[in-house]
Amino acid sequence: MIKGITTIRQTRNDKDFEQLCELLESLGLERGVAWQHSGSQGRYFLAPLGKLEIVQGKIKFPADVWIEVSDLDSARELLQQRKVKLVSDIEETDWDSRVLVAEPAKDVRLAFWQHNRAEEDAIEGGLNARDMRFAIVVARWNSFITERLLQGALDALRRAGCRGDDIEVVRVPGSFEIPSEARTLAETGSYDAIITLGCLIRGETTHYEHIATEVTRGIGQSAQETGVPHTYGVLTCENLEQALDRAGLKAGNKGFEAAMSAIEMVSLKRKTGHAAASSKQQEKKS
Ligand code: DLZ
Repeated sequence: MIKGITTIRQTRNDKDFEQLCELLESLGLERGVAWQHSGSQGRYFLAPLGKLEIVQGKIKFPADVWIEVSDLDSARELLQQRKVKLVSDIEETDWDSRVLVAEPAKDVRLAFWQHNRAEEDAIEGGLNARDMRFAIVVARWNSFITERLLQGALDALRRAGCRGDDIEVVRVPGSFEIPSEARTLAETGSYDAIITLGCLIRGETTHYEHIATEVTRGIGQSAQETGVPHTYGVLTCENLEQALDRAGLKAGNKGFEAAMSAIEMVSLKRKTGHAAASSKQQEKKS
């Protein structure tokens, strides 16, 4: 019977509203539908996991929205970059976790927390893009869509702390040219990751299947052979409506997602690369 549960927090003014929305998005929450009527506005954010928790007893909770993160230190850094007020800094809890409480808007308190035990000992990339360099290869074909993807990607990188000077945007005629340029850029060794953006529309593209297959294969091959992470923001759509939905209307912005994936992959590569290097050193020593 239950279809969904929504937690509502009301900000005092438009500025707080925008700032809070930007913060939540920069932390990786997916933007859902926005609404506006009768002098008010709202915006949904979709979390990867939702829980409704009922508690009983004397324990006091400093906030009634709890956001579980995969890397509390990176979340703290992001909050500080955005000059968000910390009500309490990172503290150990007695339930094997660490927590901090922030007040990103007046009267809106959010607790950010992370389990001490990494679940299943998984290694994951963080979402802080400071000191990372990216190249974005964007196709001009269907620029009405690809420019929106580009804006989404730039937005994601800047929100995650990437400096403008560390982003190179390179335009190619169409999606077919993306792989070769992506490879050229990857081989320079100047970029931590390559973000690819394009839009193929079945109804308007002769040999659609061939082009789509070739573009996908070429980008994957460039990633594997150069060892530089490439992310895939090439839309393959049935029609223009579908493309518009994926370029910021109903189904998020795939350019934003491709950029977030790129940040995560660079961070992950730095972690797993170090892990591999130190285990090789251990092997040599023994
Ligand atoms: C030729 C072509 C066609 C028909 N359709 C698209 C498309 O939907 N999306 C896209 O990115 N590019 C398209 N192109 C251009 C090719 O990708 C390529 O740029 C040209 O064939 C020149 O090699």
